[in-house]
Amino acid sequence: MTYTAHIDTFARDNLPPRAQWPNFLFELPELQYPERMNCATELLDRALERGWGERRAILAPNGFVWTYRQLRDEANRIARVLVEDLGLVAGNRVLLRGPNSPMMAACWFAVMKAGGIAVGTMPLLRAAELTKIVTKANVSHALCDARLVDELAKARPGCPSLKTVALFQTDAADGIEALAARKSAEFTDVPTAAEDTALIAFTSGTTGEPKGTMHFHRDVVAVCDCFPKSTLRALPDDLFTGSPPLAFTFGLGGLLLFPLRIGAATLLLEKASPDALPAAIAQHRATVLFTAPTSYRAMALQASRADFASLRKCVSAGEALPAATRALWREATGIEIIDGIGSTEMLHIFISHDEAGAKPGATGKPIPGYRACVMDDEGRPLPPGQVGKLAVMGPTGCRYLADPRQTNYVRDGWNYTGDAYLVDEHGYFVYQARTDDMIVSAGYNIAGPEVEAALLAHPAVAECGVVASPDEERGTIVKAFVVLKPGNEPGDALVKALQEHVKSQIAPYKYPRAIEFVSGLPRTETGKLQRFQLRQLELQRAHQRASGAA
Ligand code: 3UK
Repeated sequence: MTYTAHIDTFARDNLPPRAQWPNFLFELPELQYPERMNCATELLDRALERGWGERRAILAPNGFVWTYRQLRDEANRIARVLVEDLGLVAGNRVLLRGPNSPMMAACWFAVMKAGGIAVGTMPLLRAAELTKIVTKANVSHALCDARLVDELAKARPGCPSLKTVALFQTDAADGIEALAARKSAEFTDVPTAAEDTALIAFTSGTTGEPKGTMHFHRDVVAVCDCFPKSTLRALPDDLFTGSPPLAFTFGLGGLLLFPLRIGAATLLLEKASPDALPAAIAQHRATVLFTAPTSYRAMALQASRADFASLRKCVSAGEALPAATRALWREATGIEIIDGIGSTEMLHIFISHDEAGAKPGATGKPIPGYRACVMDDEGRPLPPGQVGKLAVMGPTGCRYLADPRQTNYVRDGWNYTGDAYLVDEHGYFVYQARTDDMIVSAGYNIAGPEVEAALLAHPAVAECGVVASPDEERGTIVKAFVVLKPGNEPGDALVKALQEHVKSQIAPYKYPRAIEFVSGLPRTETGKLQRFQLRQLELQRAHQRASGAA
């Protein structure tokens, strides 16, 4: 039995069997970690040892600032509340719920310090979804922003494991702020093992039961020492900001862990939609931006009214960055976006490029610390130019909480992300589609995102989604759902123009035979297009047509 600080061994007991783990790579000198580490000690207490105590750590609207010392002290007080008032035992799962805010960050670190396991939840989740997560992760405590308590309250009758709910962002006498105010700012962090689980992140987006991905204290530190060091290369004077929720590991890394690892500051925004983000960037003079491709596109289209002059680095992830969006953002700001593919399973980004290495339409190359390969269906590496399944390996990897789908994601030690990719002759990894988003029409394999990228290069198109649509004659046709920019008339003439445009950009057989103009597209809270919703709509319509004809 190896060392653990967890008294509640639920996480350890529900890890996948070792034989189903991916291989882990720790070749880089910066990835040599001790056997015991607590990621909050690493990120906060070490920051004070390094003399950063009086530096700005967390900013929020209306002039709110916490220094590293203030953040560490608040996290310590809340850790005491967890242990002394709420009965937390090391290894317990703690649900966190709220928009991005300083208190949310302090609560996350408090859970780490107390040896708890953080289970973040997206702010828009409903009671039924919360119930599944609480049940699956056997959550015992919840720390919840008072403004988001309704759905949690509705979920509670179906959540017998959830014994304690405490609220923050409230003046109530039993609120976390009030309880914390009575505590000393001294706390001895639980000496967790590097391989004790620190967080369980639930996957977002698609259908089916949510999958909980387990990440260790070491993983949290490892992602800080990979992409940010080799690729992002931000500096202590940078101010990070952006849109992804802290419950999404893209946001947790980009908006909390990465800035704190280097002594920089982060501006946490509750509202960071494309119409709110530009003003916050301008007002606070943010320098490093993390957001999704659609958000870059929407902001670029209103750039003439915005002030992005403070920005120096921009990171995009969550879905493929279309070349047209990269170009729009460069024209608007002069900045070359750093695209990176990451996943909840891998915790953060594993293929990316820096500004100089950007190649429009390509994601980049495996970042130092990671290896990647494009495989055929038998798990053999494919030569350059051929489309296959993306497989990756590095210091982080997939460990699903008690889930038979572990063996879908991890095979032969590799993590299979579910993406179709090719490697070009220069070693760049070029995204094609989610494997489920490949459209097979008249025997051709067509990647929906490639057709979308071509459509987005047309001046009338604001957003679009391309999926397979059942068709009597051809089996399946390529269908585009298109949101127009203001001032464009939907109609047959524009359909024709868009089709001709696509044929001029990519192989003509890939053009969308059907185009439907819509006012909006279904997206996840993380900004991902939900192509399966569009596919289902088309399937339903085909069924209706068939039963109507009968
Ligand atoms: C897709 C991309 C092309 C891809 C994530 C950065 O998105 C994140 O995690 P999820 O679990 O989804 C993972 C899947 O999303 N994807 C993400 N980034 C890109 N496709 N180009 C990209 N740049 O299908 C991947 O398998 O929600 C991203 C950091 C942490 C994350 N959790």
